Amino acid sequence: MKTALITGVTGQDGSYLAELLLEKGYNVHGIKRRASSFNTQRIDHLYQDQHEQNVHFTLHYGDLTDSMNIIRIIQEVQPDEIYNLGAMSHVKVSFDSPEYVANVDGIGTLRILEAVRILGLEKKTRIYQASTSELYGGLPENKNAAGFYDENSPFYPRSPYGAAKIYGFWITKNYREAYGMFACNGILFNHESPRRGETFVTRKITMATAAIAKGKQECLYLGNLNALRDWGHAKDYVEAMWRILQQDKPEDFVIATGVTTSVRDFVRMAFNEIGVELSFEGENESEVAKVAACNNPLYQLEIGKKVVSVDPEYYRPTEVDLLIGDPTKSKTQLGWEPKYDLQALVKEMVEGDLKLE
Ligand code: NDP
Ligand code: GDR
Repeated sequence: MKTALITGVTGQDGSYLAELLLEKGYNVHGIKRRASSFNTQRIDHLYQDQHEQNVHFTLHYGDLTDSMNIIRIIQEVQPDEIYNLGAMSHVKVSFDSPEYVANVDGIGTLRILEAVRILGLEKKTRIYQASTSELYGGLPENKNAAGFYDENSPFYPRSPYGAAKIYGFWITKNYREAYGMFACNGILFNHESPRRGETFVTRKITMATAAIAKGKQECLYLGNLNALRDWGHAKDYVEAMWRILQQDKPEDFVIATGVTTSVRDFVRMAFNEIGVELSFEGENESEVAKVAACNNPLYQLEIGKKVVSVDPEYYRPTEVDLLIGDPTKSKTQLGWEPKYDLQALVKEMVEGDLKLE
């Protein structure tokens, strides 16, 4: 039976990955941060009382800014695999807390790698680093000939988050080359789910769609509607993380769907799920979306009602305009194939938020 340690286990990906590894028969350990109230909603269904027999899921208090804590937990757990998913993961917020993000997302990765080395576990412990499509920065000239970002495309991060994650990427690669460690980067494009944090754009849209349908919210305020993202489902993406660590050789992989969609079209798709067609009017800061047709007897929204407005407050100082990934290597080498398309993802998210409402 293998043992895995997940940092960021309370987050979207951590919760799906913990489920997947438990299903595969792993002993799963997770690091959670102490907070003034419980922050374990995403993993409460996995909780096991430590007094029971055959406990396979264990939580440890910890923080990626605390080297001693990281060393102690790794020493205690002696993991076969570490998935370093812990991060301050919000790009816009990273402009407000750049030093903290550098410490957690950048140096935090070093703390994991160095702890494994200090403890002499280089040959035993495989490490997955949660790298990101934010490394590319969306520069058009850096796409490959076919128009995608792949494992060989140059990086140009456009936020303190991206800059911190680029350190995480390179230090992971460096420890692999310098010390022969099985340390890999998954360069994951955006992935979402009903468990997505409420302030990321997809979840913000699906929550607002549900609340507007039920008459509990008037209008949804968003930033850049023109941004294009390659959105997949988190469940599919945690499967890829696991596959990356089961290879014979440590390597880096892009995980993406190869399809890109604008924020505006995501809004359109979410409202379609409640039978509402939208018409978009205006440009940039004056852009709004109004109800053009309403075909669902359950949710009677007034034709012409303004349901989306642009608020420049949500613009970023520097924006990543377009992301689209090339998953060829992961498909051929990992045998990875996403099960969800965007339509199915939007449907699941809107249905989830309608239930919560
Ligand atoms: P979430 O924001 O949902 O989860 C982040 C996790 O990190 C949470 O468990 C959080 O704990 C934890 N965390 C935050 N700060 C610290 C800290 N100082 N010490 C220890 N843990 C900390 O992110 P996702 O699940 O969406 O993403 C997982 C990882 O993948 C992240 O590293 C993210 O940057 C990266 N990534 C995500 C993509 C996506 O589209 N989702 C795409 C590419 C990369 P708490 O619950 O207490 O806040
Ligand atoms: P992103 O995700 O920055 O790509 O990072 P996010 O959902 O925050 O933004 C996607 C795009 O939508 C635009 N946008 C808005 N974004 C938010 N959050 N709120 C809004 O109101 C809004 N309006 C428009 C943004 O400008 C952006 O262009 C995510 C995170 O999960 C990272 O951790 C991960 O590394 C990358 O995906 C890949």
